[in-house]
Amino acid sequence: MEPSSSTKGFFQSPPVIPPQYLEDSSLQRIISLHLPSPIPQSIEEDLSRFSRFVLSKRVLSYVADAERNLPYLQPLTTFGAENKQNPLVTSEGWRALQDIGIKEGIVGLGYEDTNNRWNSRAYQFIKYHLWCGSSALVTCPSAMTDGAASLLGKHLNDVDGAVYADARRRLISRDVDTAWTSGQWMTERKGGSDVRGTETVARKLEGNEKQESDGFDAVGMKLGPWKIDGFKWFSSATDANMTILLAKTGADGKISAFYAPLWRQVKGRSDGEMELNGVRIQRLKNKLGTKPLPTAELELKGMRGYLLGKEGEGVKEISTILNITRMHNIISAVGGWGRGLAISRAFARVRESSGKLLCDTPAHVRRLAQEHVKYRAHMHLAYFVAALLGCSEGHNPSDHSIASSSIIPHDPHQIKALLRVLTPMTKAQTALSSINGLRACMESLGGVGYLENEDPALNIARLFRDANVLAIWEGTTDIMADDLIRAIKRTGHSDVLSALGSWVARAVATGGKIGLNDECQRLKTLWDKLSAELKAKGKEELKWKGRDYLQDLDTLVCGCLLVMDAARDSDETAIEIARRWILGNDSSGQSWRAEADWDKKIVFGGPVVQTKL
Ligand code: UCC
Repeated sequence: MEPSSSTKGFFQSPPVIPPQYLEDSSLQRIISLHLPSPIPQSIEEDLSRFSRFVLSKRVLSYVADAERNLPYLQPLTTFGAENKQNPLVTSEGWRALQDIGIKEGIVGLGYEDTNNRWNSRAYQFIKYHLWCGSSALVTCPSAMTDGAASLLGKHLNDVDGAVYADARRRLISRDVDTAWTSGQWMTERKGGSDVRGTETVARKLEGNEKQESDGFDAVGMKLGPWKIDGFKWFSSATDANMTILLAKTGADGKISAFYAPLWRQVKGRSDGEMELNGVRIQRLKNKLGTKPLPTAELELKGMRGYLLGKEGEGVKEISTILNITRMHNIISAVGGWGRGLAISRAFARVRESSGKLLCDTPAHVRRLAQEHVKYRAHMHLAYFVAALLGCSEGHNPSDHSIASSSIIPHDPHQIKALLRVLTPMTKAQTALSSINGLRACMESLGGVGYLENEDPALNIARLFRDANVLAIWEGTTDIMADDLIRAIKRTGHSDVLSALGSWVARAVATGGKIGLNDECQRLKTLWDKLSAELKAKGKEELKWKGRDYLQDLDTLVCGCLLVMDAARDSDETAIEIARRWILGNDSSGQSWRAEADWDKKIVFGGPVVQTKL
């Protein structure tokens, strides 16, 4: 059948997504805030190239391949024995994307800038942002790899420091022949969010028992002295080279953390034959999204590993990883959402309805503008936390070549306190906002948005499916609410609340400069009420209302960040976005036509120039 006249043009010039580095005004704002000005040429070129590369036919064909050819198990050899050598099969696309992530420094970048010339976490996560929508979730192993590198970095002076140093060197390498990825195995059948139900046990081997099973891992390092047995119920990145896992130790069953390589040399063989290090993959999980990612149930029988830190301090140890993977979760949320909005904008530029392009249809643009305000707010939140992470790791917060030096506290204690309290809140709120936002993006494409297109470029349904995990793994929203209250009440609430209080006061004071007095008064009132409750109420009551506090803190911190960002250059669109976030959409008192003009500026960065995309 011939396309009707209203769809003919659309079929002939379908939407093409422009590289986000050039077109996403929220991302550009983040770049100008968190990277040095002028932006170093090497970073400029890298981001500009990478933003094109992630939309190239080559990369998108890997994504399509990874979605089409899902991982599977071959548990038995030809002759029916247990297949210990290569039981997991992943797609070519998945493996190619893993290699791209490694070469591009998706993990490595966070550790590379030893001269401290820029906040490497900001750079890393801006690049990560571009990568999310094209990565088919190889970002999940990257997250755990980054977390493991950070944790091992804290143990380099331990007795087994040489083993950790070698593993860490591999985790942050950009050379695919050297590089390792890591898993993070916590979840069990009886111990999901609450790891006290862990059934896996570890026992330190001594004497003959140890000698008999001693051996070497895949790169010739000695296997650790602990023997680990149990069952991990939800383990992503089954194809990793190493893992950090929790197990109970001692008569009292305290939770401890372990480092273990995934592969070991087969005993008695001199031909370099490898086998899994006491791991049997029971089955792969069938999930709503993240389908290319091999998530498995794992039986552990005689896995050999090293105890990390002290016995009984496993949760504390692994919380280093959790906080990093939560950071990755945050960027994955805004990254996927940003890609969805880029698709919505591209679609609105070419799709006609009732004789008008969608980008000229005020009601359509208004809805998009509402979504873009939420996206801008959460972009600021996400990258503020990323910048805090970089500063907590040694970046100089008072480097004046970076505009965000005016919004980040310079006192290391305040940085630490803000990072601790904002990480769980931001993880929770960016995940929920991204899921809702991607649902709205799907709707903005009508039926096309609901399709599982073979071509991943326009497949918002895929992004939506994948985003749903972000509110679940690495701790559900309720767990984040719990962690928020734990951070406020445990570390001495006066520390955290006074750090937040002085930061909010500084933000609120900048509003007058750009005529946002009412808006800042609103923020101040919200903080006064919130801080009074957090101080006065007991832990149990705060936990009961935890989700309300996540939401209030989200509104407050995003509002402060939008005001401070707008105040640095009095950009009129940035001011309008701050106003809308704080007071709502219908509060300006302007005519609807004036509001509609603002909608367009917020979405398309000004009047839409109709280009053939
Ligand atoms: O699903 C998983 C892998 C998926 C792949 C991930 C990729 C994501 C990237 C996305 C990119 C695409 S891994 C499993 C996910 N599971 C979780 O996230 C666990 C959720 N549950 C929690 O987070 C809980 O809050 C627990 C397990 C941490 C709570 O355990 P406990 O035993 O109740 O903990 P305690 O007793 O409250 O805390 C023990 C110590 C305390 O320190 P001390 O002893 O000095 O007071 C806490 O302050 O640990 C400290 N602690 C922390 N410190 C606990 N949580 C934290 C934290 N977040 N930061 C710092």
